[in-house]
Amino acid sequence: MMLEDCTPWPAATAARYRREGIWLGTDLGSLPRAWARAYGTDTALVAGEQRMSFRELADRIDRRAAGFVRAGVRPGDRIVLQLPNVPEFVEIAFALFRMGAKPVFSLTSHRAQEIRHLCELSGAKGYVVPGVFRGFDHTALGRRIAAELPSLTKVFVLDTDGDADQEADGDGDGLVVPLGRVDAEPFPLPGADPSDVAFFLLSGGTTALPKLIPRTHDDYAYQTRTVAELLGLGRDTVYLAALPVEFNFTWGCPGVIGTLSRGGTVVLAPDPTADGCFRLIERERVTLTSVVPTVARLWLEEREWSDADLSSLRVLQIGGARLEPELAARITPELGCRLQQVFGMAEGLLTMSRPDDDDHSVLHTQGQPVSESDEVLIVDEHGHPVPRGGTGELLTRGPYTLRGYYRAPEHNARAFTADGFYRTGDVAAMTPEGRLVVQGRIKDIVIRGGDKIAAGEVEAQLATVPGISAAAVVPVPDEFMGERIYAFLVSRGEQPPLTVLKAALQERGLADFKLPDRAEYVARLPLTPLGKVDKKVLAAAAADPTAPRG
Ligand code: J2J
Repeated sequence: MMLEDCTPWPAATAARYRREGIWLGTDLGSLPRAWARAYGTDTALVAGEQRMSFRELADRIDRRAAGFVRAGVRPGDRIVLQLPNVPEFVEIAFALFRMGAKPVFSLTSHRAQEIRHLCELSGAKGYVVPGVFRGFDHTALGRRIAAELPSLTKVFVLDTDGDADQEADGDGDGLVVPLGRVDAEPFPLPGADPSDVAFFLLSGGTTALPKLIPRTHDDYAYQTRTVAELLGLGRDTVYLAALPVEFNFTWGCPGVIGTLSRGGTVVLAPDPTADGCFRLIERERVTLTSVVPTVARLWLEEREWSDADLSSLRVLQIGGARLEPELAARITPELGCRLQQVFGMAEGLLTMSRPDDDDHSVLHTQGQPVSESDEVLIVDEHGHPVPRGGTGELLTRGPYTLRGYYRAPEHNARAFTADGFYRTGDVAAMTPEGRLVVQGRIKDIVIRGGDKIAAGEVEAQLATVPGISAAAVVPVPDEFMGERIYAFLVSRGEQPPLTVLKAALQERGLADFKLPDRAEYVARLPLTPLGKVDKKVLAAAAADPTAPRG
């Protein structure tokens, strides 16, 4: 049974996935104990000077799961999880799987706007924060949101340094709980239903507000197992989590879960900077890592100046945004490892190049779907499949692709076909060999670095700034970031400059990565014959100062 307000797979489809051994009835929360039995004292996690064995990890997860129950968290409760790349992320995510609560993976860059929305939409009972992180006080934010949302009754804090009143929590409401206290003698807990939601990922978005993607135990176990197998991971695998662990790419493609499942070691990098990551690759003899194209470019620039020994690195996975063939071609000569292109989405479908693919395919395609049970269609604007090789919107369904966002019936009616295909909003073609070539997208988002920004979300915020009467946000190509955020604005009278606009959005609590990089005032926004804002005209104008603005 799936949590209420989720869309399960049709019963016959689910039965087939089970019959065919795709869904094995795995409860993600039970995995760490199984790993501990198989890999015992081998190193599971490395973070800074800290090293944790599989057994230690499983023990900590059991104690934390018991601790959450003691703290009043119940099976089915949603808990917004916002932590950087620290071992506690892994411990807490699995402890929540273990006791049946459902973490909602948030980004550390999220601020009041995003966190309030996630807490409200998910009806979260708890919010797990780092404390003060990169100068931002997440605990204070948690207190503010809890004051507005009665459903939020616990803020769990990793690092309580500098906020001494928390331990005593003078106000006696028990709102703020140090994570150090989420630790209790383990007791038997019932396992989770494998067909139920294990956790929620965030959608890259198309609408003004982010959507929640329910991922079940069975579907995510299948995804991570399949990708780990495809890459031939084993006990000698050392995976560097260079990007944030809450990113689907880092968490399960094969990422943290895939590596640990095969007895490999996960090294947590605090950030993806070249310097720090090169040092970790050298010191830990990293064999596999995954980055977005912007980070790959950064690493290539830095490589010229670095004497770090990267010889252990066998495969660099690159995904999350379009990889320019010119950049792709530099990976093997300059970093000395194989390139694997990955096209993926938190909603499900993953495609990737295979270890034995020819060079041309590796450089110029995003490879094949990871599962034979992935169904992929390329359709024209009327929803009809295009002839093989033709370009159109990519639709997909399969054993690890969602059938509906959480609590979003109206959006679901548009985002899925009647027979359950997810409309990705990506535009692609399929080669005769069945490899995907991503060519663009029709969804209204900006992909800046690897970050996805829904144009509608930024537009809605901009429209509330005094003086602004209309706003339209489009991507503008950028050599380093891939794309940047370009805002066209219409004002009544005064025209607040970019710095003022950014400050206003920050003030409202919008995450920094969503702030416009450039703003331009126009007399009016160009419209299509149907009366919608013509984003094609605006995108062309953003890229070319001499192009018509409307
Ligand atoms: C072009 N666009 C791409 C690619 C994703 C692995 C890798 C990436 C993600 C991810 C992920 C692209 N070329 N190679 O979850 O497990 C764009 C598409 C897609 C959207 C999904 C994973 N790889 N994209 O990026 O949910 O537009 O997942 O629909 O963050 O990123 O974004 P997200």
